[in-house]
Amino acid sequence: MRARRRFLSLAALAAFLVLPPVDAAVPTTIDVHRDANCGCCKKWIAHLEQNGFKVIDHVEADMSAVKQKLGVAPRLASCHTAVINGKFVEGHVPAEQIRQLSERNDLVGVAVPGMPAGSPGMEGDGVSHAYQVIGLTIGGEDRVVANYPAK
Ligand SMILES: [Cu+2]
Repeated sequence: MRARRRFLSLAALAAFLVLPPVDAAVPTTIDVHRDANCGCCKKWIAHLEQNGFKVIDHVEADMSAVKQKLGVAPRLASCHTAVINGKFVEGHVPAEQIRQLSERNDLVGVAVPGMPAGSPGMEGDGVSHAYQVIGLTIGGEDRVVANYPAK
């Protein structure tokens, strides 16, 4: 009897642990690290907020140290570096691929290398270059997760 009761409480605990961790109505929090004078970083933050993210803004003195600490491969580097649920988001990544990152257990982060014109936060002069969103695997390989054509 006692063993059965213990089993039931363990089962209840297990059910609790597999519940979805976030309520859809609660905004997803993302930490953004950037240089003080980065205008396109602020525009990207606005893109995130418009898409329902709660942004915690961190002004950093040494962004290359931040990128190194977070495991951003130098070939993937851009301006700002964000962190969501322990994974990095490097550069002007669209909100859609940030949301999809939670479903990719094979990836440690996503990046839009460089600062392609037309990516979120890099609009403005009417030019849109083609760009890719690259995922970095646990094994250190690049995977294309999205292709945005030139407009
Ligand atoms: Cu930028």
